[in-house]
Amino acid sequence: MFRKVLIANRGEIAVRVMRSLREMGIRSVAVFSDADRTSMHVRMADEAEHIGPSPSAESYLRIDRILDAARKHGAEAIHPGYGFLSENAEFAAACEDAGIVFIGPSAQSIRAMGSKTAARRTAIAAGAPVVPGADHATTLEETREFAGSHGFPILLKAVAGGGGKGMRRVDAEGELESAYRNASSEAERFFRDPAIYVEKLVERPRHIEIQVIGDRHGNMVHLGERECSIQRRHQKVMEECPSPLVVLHPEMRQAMGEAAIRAACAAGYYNAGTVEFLVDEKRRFYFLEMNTRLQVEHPITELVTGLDLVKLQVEIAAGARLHLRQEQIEWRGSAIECRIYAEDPYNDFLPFPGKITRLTRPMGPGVRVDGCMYDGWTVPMEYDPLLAKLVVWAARREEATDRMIRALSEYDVGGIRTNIGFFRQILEDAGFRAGHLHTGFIEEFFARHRKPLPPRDLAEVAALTAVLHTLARNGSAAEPRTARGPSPWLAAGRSDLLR
Ligand code: MV4
Repeated sequence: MFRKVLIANRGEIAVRVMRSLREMGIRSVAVFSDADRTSMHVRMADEAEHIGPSPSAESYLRIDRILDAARKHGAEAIHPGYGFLSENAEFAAACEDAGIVFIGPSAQSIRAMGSKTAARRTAIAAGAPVVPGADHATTLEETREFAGSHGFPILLKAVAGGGGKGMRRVDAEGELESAYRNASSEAERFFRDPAIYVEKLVERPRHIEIQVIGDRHGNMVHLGERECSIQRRHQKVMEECPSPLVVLHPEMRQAMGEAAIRAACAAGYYNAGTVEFLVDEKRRFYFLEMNTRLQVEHPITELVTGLDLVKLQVEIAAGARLHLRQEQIEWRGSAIECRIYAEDPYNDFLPFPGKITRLTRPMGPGVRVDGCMYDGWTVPMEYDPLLAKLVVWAARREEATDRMIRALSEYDVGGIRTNIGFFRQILEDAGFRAGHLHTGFIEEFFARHRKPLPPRDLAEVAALTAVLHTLARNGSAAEPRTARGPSPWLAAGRSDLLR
């Protein structure tokens, strides 16, 4: 086993990786930019190395500086986390060339899944179902021919794809040409590759993904699905395991799991990976793409399967055999994750970095927080504003939902704006509670509910709160359905008294 591992990342995932390393008796090396001098991953590491200025292009994306840091500190392996260099085939290859183990798949597997059309060809060769579409880049004329034979609506996608960039829905012939040009120039801008291909559009799909893990000796298992349909502008907001749809149709887990393993094996995959599927309203599923890294939402799978995915990644990277057989994997209970962001729900969810002046974290039964916040820390504005992942587990979905509402009510982050208050609205939504999810859920949710609005006048709000509080105390106001705990005003007053 390794004695020392460098984490080529920051924030909550760097902290998450260090926790498993510490349990395994492995020393951790943090890397940090100027903006992260006082960040929690640096505090938590056994050793740390400064790798450059704040912009990630000059620090967390610098392969040369990260390898220098690994050599200087004698790290035998590098964990890339997610984002940054985690799906960079060049980085994986450079690690191996430097004699340092990349804790992830081979550079070849990353490449095989990086191009969305190559990924489709791999899935097709493996016998996994894909959405009708092209398996090579298509010209405008070829795209038109596809629409002619398959009909509208179609979806144009970037070959270098991901994250919905360079994606355009087209409903009629008249829109095709300008949509194609726009998609292509957006793809050029984001990926420096203008190539576009076409698929038939799947309406109101669910996004369900399968976690796989395999070793370097050809063993692979799937760890079941995660339901990730609650997302906003291609950014996941809340995820759960198991999927409420798969719970009703348990045969889907085995069918999607087998398809995921076949696709991953066809790419010669090892380490942890995720195969994404779209599921249509008739419950047919289609391979979408494969993420060749540990995902943000991996904790919900850990809570339901009882496994430590980071520990497994490290063991596999060190050459160990996977000792899990598929029949041994069990799924117990229900887990939900909320992604806590420093963003302003009252202002179109714009990032809201700043100094944290007050912090109380949820605790108690079934609660896990993977985070990187501390009281007094300034959230840097240079990076993704993910602060923490609040994850709960309970025996049943309904209990997990109530537990999440309870945990959110305990969360108190002062000094910055966060999306914490926004989750309760979703968790209390009848459609969510019934498990009726699809990728347009949040958009429709905003159409049904009013968007959250900022208090127009805080004094008015305070007066109203005082009135409501008095009414509640006199027992003339109806009790809310779920226990909400003390109001934020009352809580703030109490914590001032305790100072
Ligand atoms: C689709 C689709 C419907 N039909 N493909 C979005 C990003 C990406 N990498 C693929 N995406 C989609 N592909 C076909 N043929 C709908 C989406 C999609 C989506 C997928 C997963 C999670 C959230 C989504 C939100 C909007 C659209």
